[in-house]
Amino acid sequence: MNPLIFLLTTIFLIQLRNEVDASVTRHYTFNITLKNVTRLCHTKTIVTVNGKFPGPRIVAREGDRLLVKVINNVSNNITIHWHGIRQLRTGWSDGPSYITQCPIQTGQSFVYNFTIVGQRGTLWWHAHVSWLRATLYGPIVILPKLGVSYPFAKPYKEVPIIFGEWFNADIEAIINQAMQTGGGPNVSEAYTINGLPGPLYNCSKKDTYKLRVKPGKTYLLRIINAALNDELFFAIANHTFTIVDVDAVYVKPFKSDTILISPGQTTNVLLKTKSNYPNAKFYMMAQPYVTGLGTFDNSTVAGVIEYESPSKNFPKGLPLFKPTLPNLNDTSFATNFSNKQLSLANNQFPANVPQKIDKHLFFTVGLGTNPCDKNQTCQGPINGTKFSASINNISFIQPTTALLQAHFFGKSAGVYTSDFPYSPQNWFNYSGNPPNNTNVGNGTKLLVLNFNTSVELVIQDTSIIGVESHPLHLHGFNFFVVGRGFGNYNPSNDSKNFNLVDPVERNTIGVPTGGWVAIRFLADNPGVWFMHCHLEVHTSWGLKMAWLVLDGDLPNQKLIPPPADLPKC
Ligand SMILES: *[C@@H]1O[C@H](CO)[C@@H](O)[C@H](O)[C@H]1NC(C)=O
Ligand SMILES: *[C@@H]1O[C@H](CO)[C@@H](O)[C@H](O)[C@H]1NC(C)=O
Ligand SMILES: *[C@@H]1O[C@H](CO)[C@@H](O)[C@H](O)[C@H]1NC(C)=O
Ligand SMILES: *[C@@H]1O[C@H](CO)[C@@H](O)[C@H](O)[C@H]1NC(C)=O
Ligand SMILES: *[C@@H]1O[C@H](CO)[C@@H](O)[C@H](O)[C@H]1NC(C)=O
Ligand SMILES: *[C@@H]1O[C@H](CO)[C@@H](O)[C@H](O)[C@H]1NC(C)=O
Ligand SMILES: *[C@@H]1O[C@H](CO)[C@@H](O)[C@H](O)[C@H]1NC(C)=O
Ligand SMILES: *[C@@H]1O[C@H](CO)[C@@H](O)[C@H](O)[C@H]1NC(C)=O
Ligand SMILES: *[C@@H]1O[C@H](CO)[C@@H](O)[C@H](O)[C@H]1NC(C)=O
Ligand SMILES: *[C@@H]1O[C@H](CO)[C@@H](O)[C@H](O)[C@H]1NC(C)=O
Ligand SMILES: *[C@@H]1O[C@H](CO)[C@@H](O)[C@H](O)[C@H]1NC(C)=O
Ligand SMILES: *[C@@H]1O[C@H](CO)[C@@H](O)[C@H](O)[C@H]1NC(C)=O
Ligand SMILES: [Cu+2]
Repeated sequence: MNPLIFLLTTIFLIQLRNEVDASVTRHYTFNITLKNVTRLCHTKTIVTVNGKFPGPRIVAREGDRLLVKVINNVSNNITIHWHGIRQLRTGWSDGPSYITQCPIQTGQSFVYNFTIVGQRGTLWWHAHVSWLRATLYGPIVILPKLGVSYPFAKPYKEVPIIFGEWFNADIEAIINQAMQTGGGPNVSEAYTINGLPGPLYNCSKKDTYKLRVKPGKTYLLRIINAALNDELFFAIANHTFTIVDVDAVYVKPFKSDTILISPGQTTNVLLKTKSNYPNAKFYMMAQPYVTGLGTFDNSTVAGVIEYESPSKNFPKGLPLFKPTLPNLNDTSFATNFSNKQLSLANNQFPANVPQKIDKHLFFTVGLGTNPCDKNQTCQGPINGTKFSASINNISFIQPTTALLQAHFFGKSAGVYTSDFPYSPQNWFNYSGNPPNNTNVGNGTKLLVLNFNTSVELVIQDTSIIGVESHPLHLHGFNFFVVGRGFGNYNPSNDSKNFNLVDPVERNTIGVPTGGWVAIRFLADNPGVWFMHCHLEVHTSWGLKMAWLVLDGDLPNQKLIPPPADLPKC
């Protein structure tokens, strides 16, 4: 063989091997412990991972295996969810309590064991039991495979920006009280950027997130909304974002001064800094997008962008510019911003939108009421009621044993039923005047799908207790957002306009307030998969359900057996 050809072939094969075989196993230990943390001059004891708030960053490449040993050293029950990770055949490691696992109890540990397949960008991890995710959360940075580049110029630096909510009171006390009264929970005192509320709150100036940048560079901001109950607008004064990736899927790059990000979502943006040192500093700010009734935290979190001066003696007293954020209720911004998001859909990163649909499903989502229990004080929206929320009029009742085990071991009797309806039992004008009867039903019902069923699901917001934007999150899958609109979905007209070419692919989508969204996905992942509103209060009120995707015929189409250390109830 010609030596040159031999050399080139060898180099090619080595590169190929790098792409295919370079994946590694990465080990992390999450020791769940208490920590005293002070914000807004309030010190409180919070549940943390390894004493850190926000929690530690997980960094991996596409293709890597993660082994995360979670040791519970607190009195609460704990589970951790790897939000957006597909968990192909490894549903045992998905994490929602009583759906895929019983919680890790005090003194116990569990090793989450999964690989990252076909995803690159930013995801995040958070507790998935009660409201503990208020303090138990952190970024998952997924780099491309070794030897594979981004579909955009390599950024100078990558920076996670994670939004949260700070409550002065104990978080578990807040949700327990709300469930007891049947009313809305107390709202947060502040939003946070990387755990810090920033200078616009009382007694908080020293807790300000500062990003020091160099001029003329491109930064990749990996933005995550870990807030409990609020969608957020985010902008940086005098700077523009280029959005390149959402929920660990590349999108066609587009520019925007402001982004909207729902709880559960991630957005990667490129931030090009000014080419010369500006004689100014710039606020980055976030405040909520609010569509529902009732009280909410309407405050604003700020951080600062500072240009590093060459001498490192950054001049004091520079002017500080603030961005202009949309109004708290700016639904037209929300609509325009959503419409700009499209899959990259090229040869390297195709959009595999299901074209032929096996199952057409229609789910209504929204708030409703239920009569109070005797132990409640009935502070719901109508006298004598408690808040309740439902999908197809079924408010999900959390079982006391995990659904996935019940399924796997053939012990579903008394735990769940397999009769989740394909559409609401009773039609009404979903987005029109509220019906007289606002009560909702309940149950622990699963919707069963055969392996590889292609599904189209239209999610319709209801006006029973006021319309509201609901960020719906599906575990175990990404879906394509093929259509959206306001009012009631009209199957014959609206489906004609679906985008089946390059719709955005993601795991969490805001159902438009008083409107609908249509998604498509292929049920190629056997297991029990949770779907719920990512506004935590709506989840607590029952806006959740679960899918059961059966095994396929081939050995690689089956759920793996449960790990030996899987916690028991
Ligand atoms: C977890 O952290 C606590 C508190 O720092 C410590 O006492 C305990 O030994 C740690 N456990 C492990 C297994 O590292
Ligand atoms: C938090 O502070 C309280 C009161 O000072 C103290 O009793 C407790 O041990 C501290 N907890 C931790 C985890 O440091
Ligand atoms: C935490 O770990 C320490 C050291 O192993 C142990 O002494 C303590 O009892 C544990 N606390 C809890 C609440 O599990
Ligand atoms: C993780 O899962 C893989 C695939 O099921 C298995 O081969 C491996 O032994 C597991 N590792 C641990 C530490 O449990
Ligand atoms: C109220 O009592 C019912 C059963 O009587 C129980 O299921 C429920 O958890 C209780 N609610 C609260 C908030 O304690
Ligand atoms: C920032 O924007 C404001 C108004 O939008 C403008 O007045 C100011 O000159 C800009 N400053 C810099 C340094 O770009
Ligand atoms: C924000 O909430 C406070 C207190 O609830 C209220 O006084 C204020 O008017 C609200 N601001 C806006 C812009 O809605
Ligand atoms: C949005 O809020 C503004 C100011 O608070 C108010 O004037 C306007 O009517 C609201 N718009 C909608 C659609 O609710
Ligand atoms: C609820 O009850 C209170 C006190 O009984 C009464 O003042 C109020 O008007 C009632 N509200 C509604 C909406 O019926
Ligand atoms: C709802 O209540 C209104 C007023 O009480 C009544 O006029 C209407 O007929 C009721 N609608 C239905 C569908 O029962
Ligand atoms: C579920 O529905 C039944 C029948 O309507 C009702 O008695 C029960 O209180 C409901 N349970 C919950 C938790 O809402
Ligand atoms: C923790 O989980 C176990 C198993 O499901 C359950 O029996 C127990 O009541 C839970 N404890 C708390 C404090 O929720
Ligand atoms: Cu919701």
